[in-house]
Amino acid sequence: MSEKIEEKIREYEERLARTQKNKATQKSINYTRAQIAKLRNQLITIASKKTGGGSGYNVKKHGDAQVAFIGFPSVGKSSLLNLLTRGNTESKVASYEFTTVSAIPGMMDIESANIQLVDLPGIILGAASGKGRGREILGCVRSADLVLILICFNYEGMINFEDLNFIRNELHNAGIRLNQKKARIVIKKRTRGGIGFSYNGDQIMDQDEVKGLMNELGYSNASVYFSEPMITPDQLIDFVMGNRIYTKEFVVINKQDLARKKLTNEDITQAIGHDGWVKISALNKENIDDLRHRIFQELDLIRIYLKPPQQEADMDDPIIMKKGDDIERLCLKLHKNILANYRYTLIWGPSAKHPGQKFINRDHVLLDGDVVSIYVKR
Ligand SMILES: Nc1nc2c(ncn2[C@@H]2O[C@H](COP(=O)(O)OP(=O)(O)OP(=O)(O)O)[C@@H](O)[C@H]2O)c(=O)[nH]1
Ligand SMILES: [Mg+2]
Repeated sequence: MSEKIEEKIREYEERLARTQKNKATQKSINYTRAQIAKLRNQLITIASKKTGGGSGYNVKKHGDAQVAFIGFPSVGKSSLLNLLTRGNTESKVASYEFTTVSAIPGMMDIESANIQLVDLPGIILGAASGKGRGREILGCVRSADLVLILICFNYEGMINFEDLNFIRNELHNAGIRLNQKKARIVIKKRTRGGIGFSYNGDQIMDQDEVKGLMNELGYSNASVYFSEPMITPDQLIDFVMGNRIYTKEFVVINKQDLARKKLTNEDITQAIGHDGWVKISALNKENIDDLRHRIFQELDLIRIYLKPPQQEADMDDPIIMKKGDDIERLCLKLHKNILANYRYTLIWGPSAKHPGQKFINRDHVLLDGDVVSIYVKR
């Protein structure tokens, strides 16, 4: 069953590769893309049935955020986990491939936050369709707050950049979108009237194309509104499919001790496509502290210090929240009864205009380093 679907996907992909892109072929290109997306969804469903729900390795989330390690076998994922965690985790390291056979979680302390790192078995091509425990591995990646992709220098002393693209491709096939935002689209089903299309700003697709694509995706009557400019057909497909995960990627280049060719940072940034990367050697423990801090930064966490009314703030044990979280989120995190009895909040620190600024509204966005006193009715 899966083989047949894969075969079909390959056919469609070859067709896509052969098709010249222009206005006249755009519709057929969109049609092919929609077919591929539907087939891939079938594969994901089949793979998840095989493993009983496809929830991955069932790593219970602990701590303030979760980071999944993904990479080909023997790039040094387990070596790195052992270096970064408190030493209470030992993930087996060996020179042969597929040493790690399940998900191994460990805790990393950084900037007063507890970050759960999850070491995973080496991934292989075809993982998205369930090959080599691919389903379980990708299940873990789906639930993580940050995807840490490990690549390494090979024995010729070169960085295996191709590995990065293979892994990105597998994650993409499994519905995981790295460093992308979900497109701002609003779709309302209707009972008649066909496909209506309205939009904001300049768009790539016209009414006709949107209609064709929506029909292909199973909608005959709906209004579609693009609330941001330049939405691509793939973004529309992703939006309609719905089961996509949007996560940030961070790239770790391990085995720097094997490096031979001198690549500048600009070269590496260009090859990777962004500057979210760091070079390390797990073997020689090079750049490990830098990596720790980068992971904390990439997670977009903030530290909030609580100051009980009329008392000193507790500066040792901050509450860890996400960038963009507001007072309401903090209340919810602290205790479920706070909101019902909420009066106001006083804030000292980056998000306050002056020390001890008073906030009645709970939608005030907190910033890293804020000291906060919440007042409730007694
Ligand atoms: N030269 C060099 N070797 C390293 C480095 N980090 C790890 N290794 C070696 O690479 C091999 C594989 O390391 P692991 O940590 O088991 O790799 P893994 O990615 O967890 O492998 P799987 O679990 O099989 O997917 C071991 O022989 C390590 O000693 C490094 O920085 N430099
Ligand atoms: Mg391993």
